[in-house]
Amino acid sequence: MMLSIRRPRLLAVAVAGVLAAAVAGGPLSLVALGADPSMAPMAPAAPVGALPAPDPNAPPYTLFDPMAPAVLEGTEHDIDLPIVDRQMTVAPGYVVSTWTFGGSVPGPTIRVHLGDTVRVHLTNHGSMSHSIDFHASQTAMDHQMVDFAPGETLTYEFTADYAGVWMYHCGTQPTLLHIANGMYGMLIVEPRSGFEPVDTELAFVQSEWYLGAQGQPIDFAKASAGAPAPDFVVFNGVANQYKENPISIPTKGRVRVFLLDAGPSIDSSYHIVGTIFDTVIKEGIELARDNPEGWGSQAVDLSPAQGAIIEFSPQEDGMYAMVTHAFNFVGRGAVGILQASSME
Ligand SMILES: [Cu+2]
Repeated sequence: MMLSIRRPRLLAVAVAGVLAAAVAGGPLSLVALGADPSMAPMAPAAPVGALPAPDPNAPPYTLFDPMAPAVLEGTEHDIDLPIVDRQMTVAPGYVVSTWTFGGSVPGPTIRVHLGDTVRVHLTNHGSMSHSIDFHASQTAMDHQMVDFAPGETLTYEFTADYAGVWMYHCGTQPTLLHIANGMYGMLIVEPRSGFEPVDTELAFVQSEWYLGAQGQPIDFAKASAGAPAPDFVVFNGVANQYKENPISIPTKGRVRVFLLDAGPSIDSSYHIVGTIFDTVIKEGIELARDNPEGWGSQAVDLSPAQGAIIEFSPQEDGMYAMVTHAFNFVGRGAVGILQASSME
């Protein structure tokens, strides 16, 4: 289960080495680095992108179920969604003090029909004020997306007016911090005609971790960088969890993926090696299966807070890697294995 995380540390050593050479008047001068030579010598800064040392005593991570939940029965739903602080292993050896909806990162996936009434009952068991913003709702931000303190409750009610894969997240200031520390999840609204049955339905939320010290909340300064450099980019909260625990899919069967990019800041270019997507509904725009011109799709691009529904059929037995095709992030945890086998 151990994950080798070498690259960011090597990078950090290289950056620190350049700084040390510059300060010592080595072959790389401050001028060459673009610094103002009138400035005082630079103190060796904390290396950019440095990971804390892995903790050998960190508990193993909890595998997040990749199967999409069934749609809720009926047309009115009362859903309890407690806000809970939780120590979470986000990669072997790395623990974050997360703030969660429902005790997991991402929060639970909720699935309803178009037109349903959704009432979400939140209780803040956390240590600070939080709030919630359902992108599937249409409501003024100062009406329901309001902060509520530890011990308080809030009921957020809306009608699911539009179909799609929607984000929910905490909107308490600074929102970047609350999202980056784990406060997001997926809400699926089925279209008017429902979804056709398929063999396997999966749900993935892509997101980033910007690690602080072990066992602490994320590093807000790191997450706030103009060119953010996450330590991990993950599917369903944990780096490489589906690489280490492959997901079975049926050869020549139909697979549907509900996909959300929760960010907070990095795009997804979702691709499954060795497959072609014949159906993609991204933010309400549809590529339809068996379209007369024969169009297909290789990767689905999602900016933060965008969602998609993707379908494909693996054509032969074997291994299919899902990645974000921004390959600098594949080595940081954004990879999983779908294992196709013929089901007789
Ligand atoms: Cu929050």
